[in-house]
Amino acid sequence: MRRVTHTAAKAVVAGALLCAACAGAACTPRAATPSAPVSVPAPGPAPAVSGTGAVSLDALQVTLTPEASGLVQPVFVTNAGDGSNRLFVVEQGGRIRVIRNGHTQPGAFLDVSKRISTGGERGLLGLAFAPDYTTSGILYIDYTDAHGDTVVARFTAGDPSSDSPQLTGPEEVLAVAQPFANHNGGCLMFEPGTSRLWVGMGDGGSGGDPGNRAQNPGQLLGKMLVLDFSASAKPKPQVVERGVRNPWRFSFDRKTHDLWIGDVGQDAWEEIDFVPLGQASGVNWGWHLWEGTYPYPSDANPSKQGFMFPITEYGHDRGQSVTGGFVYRGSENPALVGTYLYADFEAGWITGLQRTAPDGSVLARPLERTVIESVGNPSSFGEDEAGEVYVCEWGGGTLYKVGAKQVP
Ligand SMILES: [Ca+2]
Repeated sequence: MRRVTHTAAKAVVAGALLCAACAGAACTPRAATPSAPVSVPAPGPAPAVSGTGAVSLDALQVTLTPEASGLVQPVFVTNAGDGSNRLFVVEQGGRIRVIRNGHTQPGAFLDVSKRISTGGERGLLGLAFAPDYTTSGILYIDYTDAHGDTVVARFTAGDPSSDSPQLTGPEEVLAVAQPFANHNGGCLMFEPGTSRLWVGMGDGGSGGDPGNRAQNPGQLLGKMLVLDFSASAKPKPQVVERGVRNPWRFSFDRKTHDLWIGDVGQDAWEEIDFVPLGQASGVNWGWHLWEGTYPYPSDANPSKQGFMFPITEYGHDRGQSVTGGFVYRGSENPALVGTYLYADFEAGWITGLQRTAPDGSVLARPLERTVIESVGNPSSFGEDEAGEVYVCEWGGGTLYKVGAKQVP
């Protein structure tokens, strides 16, 4: 297995997928600098090791190993939960590629490139396989259609085990008009053990949420929605949370089911939101009255009452567009168990966050440390069936597998 080198993560092409502060076409993101080696030896004292194998962040050395290359603007990676151990990579331009044992399969699993608009923050943005995919062949995708509006659609694979199946679809299950080109959300995740598909919806775009959509409970924009397929094939969308700006990537901890959202910021603050699943319904994450823990606009004086604030945030001196990630629950890297990994798309770093100590107790303040200095433009994380974590590098088209070990 190869280590990442300076040349592995290419400088980004002009035009970014996500831009925190942008107002549509005014966005001029900077190009990523060439990657530094991504293995970061950790300084600090020897760790306390618990029975779980998890260690303090200070004792972690994290690495990235290329799993697949030659992908075109990958924006998501996931698995089908079907025992095949395949990885499915979403390309922004409209294709889904299959990776088996580190080999990208020829052709596409699905290709909607002719149905969508792409470029900037538009494109094929999300994918979720139904919990019963093995027998039903059902999967859902999220994309911006030819008009730039959000569509969540169902496809059904004739042979779910095929890498290039006959697909029936799309059957539209949700359509949301987008007033501006940016802030399209796009992440789809099934709540663990249920038929409830969570959909991350951005605030409709421009800058500053000019239509006050995220706080308006009557609008689907700026919300976390649920489509509950237990009783209907085309359920009415439920608004379960409000006050998000662009929840580009969110996830559920596969062990605890906690919800983690990376909500892309406006002018100054990028945030990571955390809430146990049992307390998730009804949360108001604050946008556009709050940008992270700061009033928006900065000279406003909003009440704090009724809002939930991020578990962590960082300023635009450190990055400009947060990429929410996953809590590592794999088995290959015991030192990493329980660590939440997230990134900044523009700055290119990956940070680890520990909410709990190695003994499982909740810390008064989460521990955080940058564990990878630069990997180009990390657009998304994802898990394989075993809980190993991967990261997509958008500009160079490489999928990396996350590794870690304890520093002696
Ligand atoms: Ca917020």
